[in-house]
Amino acid sequence: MASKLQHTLWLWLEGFFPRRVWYYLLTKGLVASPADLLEGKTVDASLRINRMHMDMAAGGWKFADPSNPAPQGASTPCLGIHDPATGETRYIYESASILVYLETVYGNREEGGPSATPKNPVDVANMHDIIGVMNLAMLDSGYYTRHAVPVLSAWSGVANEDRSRAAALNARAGMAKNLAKVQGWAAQSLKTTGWLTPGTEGPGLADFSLAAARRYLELTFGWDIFEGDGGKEELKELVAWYERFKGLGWWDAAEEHAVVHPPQLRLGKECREF
Ligand SMILES: N[C@@H](CCC(=O)N[C@@H](CS)C(=O)NCC(=O)O)C(=O)O
Repeated sequence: MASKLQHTLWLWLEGFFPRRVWYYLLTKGLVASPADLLEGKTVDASLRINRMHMDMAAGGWKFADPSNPAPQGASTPCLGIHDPATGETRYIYESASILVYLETVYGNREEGGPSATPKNPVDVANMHDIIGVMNLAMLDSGYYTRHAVPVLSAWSGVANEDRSRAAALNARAGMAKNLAKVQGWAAQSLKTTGWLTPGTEGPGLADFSLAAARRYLELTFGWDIFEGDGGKEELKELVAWYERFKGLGWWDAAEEHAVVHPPQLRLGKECREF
């Protein structure tokens, strides 16, 4: 659908939360291929991607189109919505809200395949239940890595000597509990469609949200978050779901070849002390 509004997505492709967005764009055909993703090309002129790169030397972001940088202080992903009629630009700052907006505005293109959000109001609310508890699990994962990974103390705000094994293990257990909740709440849709998002035919917003986390944490910390404290058995439905997700047509070209994780971010599982 062509929109009169001009949209800009500021994406650091290599990152954690931006992955949620580009998984969505590739699945819905809004970006035609991983090669186009790297160039920031979409199939709709009203949707632009301004790719971000980490400037290690200067300690900030560089933008593929420097004339249109993300708003000061925004994290990535961020979406700008510019109305040429009024000259006003508004912003959406959270990955979960950006997905909802994109699906509302661009989700009904025929070529885009099935809807990524359900129609039934209870399914819609349950999808948000699931994404909400996923986000709590992601918060837990951040506390775990801050306490478990010495090298992160350079920027995490937790000094090396203040890192705590108890805090790390507590956060990891909290994450496993929240992921078990996701698995339980999605049990019905996992059984009927194979996906986490209730009431959709194919992968939906909850699926993009969790797959991004699973992938990024493995790439960066050599951490399979579905291993759980009790081993793989506990989250085995999520293990099977992730294998299914990796079967999506764009996965290999994008995740194994195009968006290559920077070596300086590949800390490996040895980086985790607990
Ligand atoms: N809750 C945010 C988190 C976004 C986030 O933390 N993004 C990271 C990159 S993956 C980032 O931009 N960090 C730098 C910053 O916060 O300035 C979301 O879901 O979009």
